[in-house]
Amino acid sequence: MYPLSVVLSLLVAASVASRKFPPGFKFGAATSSYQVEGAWNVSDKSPSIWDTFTHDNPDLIVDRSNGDVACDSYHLWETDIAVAKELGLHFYRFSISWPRLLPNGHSNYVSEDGKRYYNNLINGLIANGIEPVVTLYHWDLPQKLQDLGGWTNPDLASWFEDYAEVAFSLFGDRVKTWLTFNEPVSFCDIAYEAGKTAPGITLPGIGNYICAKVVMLAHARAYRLYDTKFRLRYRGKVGLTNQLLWCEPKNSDEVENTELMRNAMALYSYPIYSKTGGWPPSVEKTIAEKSKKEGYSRSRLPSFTQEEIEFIKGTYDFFGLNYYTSRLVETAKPGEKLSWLPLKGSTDLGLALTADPSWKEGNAWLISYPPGIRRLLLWLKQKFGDIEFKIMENGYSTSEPVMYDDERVNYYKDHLEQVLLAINEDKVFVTAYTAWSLLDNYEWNSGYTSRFGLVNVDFNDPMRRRTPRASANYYAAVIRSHSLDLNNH
Ligand code: PNW
Repeated sequence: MYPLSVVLSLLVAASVASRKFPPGFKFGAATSSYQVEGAWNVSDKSPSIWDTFTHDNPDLIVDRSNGDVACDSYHLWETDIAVAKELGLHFYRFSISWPRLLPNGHSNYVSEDGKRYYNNLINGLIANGIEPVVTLYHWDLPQKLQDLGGWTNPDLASWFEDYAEVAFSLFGDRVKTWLTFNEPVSFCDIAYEAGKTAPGITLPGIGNYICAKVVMLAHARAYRLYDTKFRLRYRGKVGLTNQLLWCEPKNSDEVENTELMRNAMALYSYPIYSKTGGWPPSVEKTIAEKSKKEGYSRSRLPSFTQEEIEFIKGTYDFFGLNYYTSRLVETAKPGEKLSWLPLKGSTDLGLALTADPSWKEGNAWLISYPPGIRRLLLWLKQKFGDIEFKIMENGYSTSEPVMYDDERVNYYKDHLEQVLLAINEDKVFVTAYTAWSLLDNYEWNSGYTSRFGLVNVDFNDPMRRRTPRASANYYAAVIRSHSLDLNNH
């Protein structure tokens, strides 16, 4: 028998160890081009669909604002790097503005100014020991390609591949982690559902599903291009990142429906990560049956050919996950209109989503349910196998620019705790965590009224002064100690 003191100290050591992140686990923070860059019309940059949309529809933006200047990161990129360094970030996730790099949308002409800007940013990050993680598409499509049909034009898959080729060629020697797409659910399902985000087109149940298919093919093309032309030379990783809500049944009758809803949320995951490939079968069947009843001669969710299924299947080096919130699933009332925005459910599935009243902390749609991230990670592992997961977004907004942002600190603390449990208890292979966002920025329809930053940005100041909040200090301490036990490092 060991003396009690030895047992106790072993127990303490074990619990401390369990609050440590695995060696090599990486922490970062994210932004996106339209949300931070500004400089919407400098040099030869052409407008993106978000430039057009916000200029034409100020009434659809809470404060009638736009991203013309935003955080002015186009000019202040060195300050952004300094802030990231102060936080101790291992990586910084940003996106490339397609119309800044390729003003024609097509790859026949590459902007020198665009090249210079992203080279400066990438080189500056690396010089400061911060790894660049780059998203190719975070919603700011060149307007010129929207004029050709945008994501409902199947040719966009090849034009995206051309754009990816330019980016891989220019930056692939230094960028080792690539995300093809950020949240297809947002720019396909949410966008075409109500036309309240760019490109402002309302084609629910049709436009979103065509978009879905084109985006899956575009992703696969870019991935396979990397495989054939760049992988040997650059040895990077390519994936995409999906926004998933965690769903739980409202009551015991809704267990099967909840699984259907989870599979629907994973619409953009199945074709890539499942063993069989293609759309989630239960969802594909439900939409096909509904389309038939409605008199369509084919399903509104376009099918894949066997060749396309094989082409898309397995096109990943990791699973990118954006998680913010969870919902309860219940059968919708007959005829109930359910748009994805704001997270109400799915008309096609006849399922409604609500937040559990016991989930107390929250802001608008962003209701905090920390166990959701752990359960989601386990579900994904069970569904798609023991693959590498990178959390590419997780974060919390406030409507006021508070500096002592305790609510945000709690959100991060509680979610990181659950990520640790997923790693240690459920043995999910999670290798990265990304806070959304490094900076307050242009929060789409909410304009500048919704603050996600670890770092406050003063939008009234022409210099857009950046000031770290309490949450920035908290996150920096987590990164420094590589642990949630901040007293033990
Ligand atoms: C993400 N939801 O969007 C985007 O990637 C960011 O650009 C954005 O600023 C951030 O989250 C905060 O909103 C989301 O419906 C869109 O749960 C929709 C949801 C979550 C995130």
